[in-house]
Amino acid sequence: MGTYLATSYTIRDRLLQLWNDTQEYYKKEKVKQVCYISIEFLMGRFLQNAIINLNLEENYKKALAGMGYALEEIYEEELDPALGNGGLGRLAACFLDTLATHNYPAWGYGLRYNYGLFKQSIGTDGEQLEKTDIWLDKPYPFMVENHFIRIPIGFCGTVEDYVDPNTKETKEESNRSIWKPSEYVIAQANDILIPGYGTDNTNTLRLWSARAVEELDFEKFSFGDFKGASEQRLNAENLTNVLYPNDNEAEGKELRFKQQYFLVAATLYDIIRRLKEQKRPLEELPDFSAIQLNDTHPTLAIPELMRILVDQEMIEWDKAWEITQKTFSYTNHTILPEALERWPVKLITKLLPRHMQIIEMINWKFLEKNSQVGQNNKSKELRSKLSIIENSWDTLVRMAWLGCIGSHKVNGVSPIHSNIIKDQLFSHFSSIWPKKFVNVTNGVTPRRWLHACNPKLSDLITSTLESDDWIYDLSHLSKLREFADNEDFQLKWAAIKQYNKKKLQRFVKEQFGLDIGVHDVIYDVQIKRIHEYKRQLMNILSHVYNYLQIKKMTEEEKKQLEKKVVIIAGKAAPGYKAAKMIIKLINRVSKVINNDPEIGDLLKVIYIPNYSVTIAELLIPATDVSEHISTPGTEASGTSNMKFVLNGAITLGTYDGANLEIIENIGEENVFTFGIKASEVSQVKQNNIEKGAWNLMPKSLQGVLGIIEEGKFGDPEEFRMILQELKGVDRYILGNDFTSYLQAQKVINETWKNPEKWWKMSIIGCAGSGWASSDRTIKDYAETIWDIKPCPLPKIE
Ligand code: DL6
Repeated sequence: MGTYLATSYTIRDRLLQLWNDTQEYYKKEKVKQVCYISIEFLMGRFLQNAIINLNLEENYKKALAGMGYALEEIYEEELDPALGNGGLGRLAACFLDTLATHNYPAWGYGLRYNYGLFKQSIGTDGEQLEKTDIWLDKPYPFMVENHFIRIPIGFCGTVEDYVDPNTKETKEESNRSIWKPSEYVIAQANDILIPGYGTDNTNTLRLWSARAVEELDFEKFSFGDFKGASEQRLNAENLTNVLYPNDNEAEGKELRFKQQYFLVAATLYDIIRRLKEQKRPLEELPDFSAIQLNDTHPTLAIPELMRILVDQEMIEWDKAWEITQKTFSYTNHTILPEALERWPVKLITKLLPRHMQIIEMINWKFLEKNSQVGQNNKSKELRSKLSIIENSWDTLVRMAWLGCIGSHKVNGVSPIHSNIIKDQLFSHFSSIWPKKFVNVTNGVTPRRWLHACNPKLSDLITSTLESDDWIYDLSHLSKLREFADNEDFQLKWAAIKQYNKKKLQRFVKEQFGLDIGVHDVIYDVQIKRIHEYKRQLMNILSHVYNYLQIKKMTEEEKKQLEKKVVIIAGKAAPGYKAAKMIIKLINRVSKVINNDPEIGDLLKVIYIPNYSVTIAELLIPATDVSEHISTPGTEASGTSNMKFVLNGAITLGTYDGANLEIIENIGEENVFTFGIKASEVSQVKQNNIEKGAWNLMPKSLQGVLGIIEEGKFGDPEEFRMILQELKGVDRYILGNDFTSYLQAQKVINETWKNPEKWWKMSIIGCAGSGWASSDRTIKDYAETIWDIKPCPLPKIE
């Protein structure tokens, strides 16, 4: 730990200097910036990324070797902060890397949770176990508490009429009121400095943590009430204690709501403070900063900005609304109904009474303008579709509606997803504002997801292209296409995959005591959150089927078979019963298959616990086939599909999310596709409902379910819920896609027998991945939504 800390502090010192220069320069140039507000930032380890971005790896290696240390071993000592659940938070982290690399003036704003995403382990019965991730009990050199930035954030209290100090009159038409919160919590800034690759520009990720206004009640302390003396501190700190462990599911807890407000209130205060520092009026806010709302979690920023502008800055409502809409833009990351946040009006009124009034006013004005109040059913229906406030089991505020109405641009994250939000989810808004809805396809940073995690492949690409420009501009990878058939290049490419597989093989041996082969074995990997729509269940059921087939084979037949190691990793939200059952089933199946002497090394199934960015960095370079098999129309984009293809894995995928972009860019002949298209899903679902999914299910899958029900993998009661779902309505249409999924696996096995073809597909995949860079994504945002420009620090000669 000592060497890791010492190394890290030297890097931090350097970054502090660069960060200072960068911030001063941005101020001096008065450039427009973007502020990216996200409830999650899943950053991954920092040290290697920073050393590489600063172009210091060789120097550090040499210097440390001179003292008897290996830099690679020092990297391994770093913890991996888990301040995110998955795709949404990791995307935000990729964006920060790109923003700094391409010299964009940018700020990330998030929360510094005391406890990150839970640590997952697997119990003896194969079940998920959860433990608190107390990441802050070890020093983390890359986060600096900024003592100068402490902001009081109010909650609850009352709202009073605004009284004009001169006339002593209240004017209702001013829409102005005075909010008097009854509770305050301090937002403390903690800064992580974000270096860019090959540039001195260093940006900021500012994470807020909660502190009490009064750390210790001295009076209570003096009277011996030690517990009472710290009560305020503990209550306040509770606010940013824990990251809610849900991905694609809204968590309707009061504390979560408070976290969201805390994040946006502190952030807006900070942005406006910086604007005022430049002595610029609030009217200039949209020219000073674009603010991107990463999903609906930060949408309270819209009423908060309106409150600041109208109540505090005395700006007239319509002008304030214009400023607000010009400032914000909102990204939608999911269309799953359970993930679309809706907060009860009662809860908002209690915690943020003034904000509730503002939301009602925004809604009223919007409806007045956009829906004629008529008595006929059609106009009532339109009004209720457009309204931010929904009357269902409770009166609820639809946060996605608020995000749409209060932003000048709304984007989805892949073409199919953007079309779904425009034509279905928000169709009533897109007919009012057709130009508001745009697509910005996600991307990943090639620095972490190829150059750093797969150094040998990175070197091969650089030497082949005779330049490392691709690290900065990924479109250069297209030149690899001309080497796709080159035998010598293919051999080098395959040898690197083999090397990465050996690394993974060692890890599996150390962690699980399991021997897996590397020679002539297909590594087939599915890593992501466990969710019914992502269909890990279909994956494991297919291998139960394959297992049963192998058991029936003669020794001769077995010799013809391709060997496969199936790896699955991912966490399930602790309250998500079906997902936890899927994990248990995977582990039970794994135990049976891996211990069956008749199977030997023909098939191994491994579940890797506690999936993290660091584990992804190990798995992705070692993968031959990567699975992205969601029900069409459910995965907004996916980003690990991009990381895999970049590292030479071939996609086994459905026609969903960014898989479609992969298909378009590298050709369907280089992807193993299967299943139906999104447009066919509703018909299949309807058939399932009308005829019963069991009756439509292929015999192959019926047989697999039968074996589970016979108790082959333990008491079938433990899997009752997921089995019933499959046999009943099968919402994610596993039954319908099962046969073509098995067929795609056969095609994979056949292709594997032809190494020239295999490696050609693998190389073409990488060559066609230039579009998958987050550099392209950010350029899109910068030009079409944020209107910001790079502002590189001048080079010191
Ligand atoms: O856009 C990033 C990422 C997409 O790649 C995934 O397809 C999508 O599932 C994920 N969405 C979420 C939703 N969370 N919320 N709310 O994580 O976003």
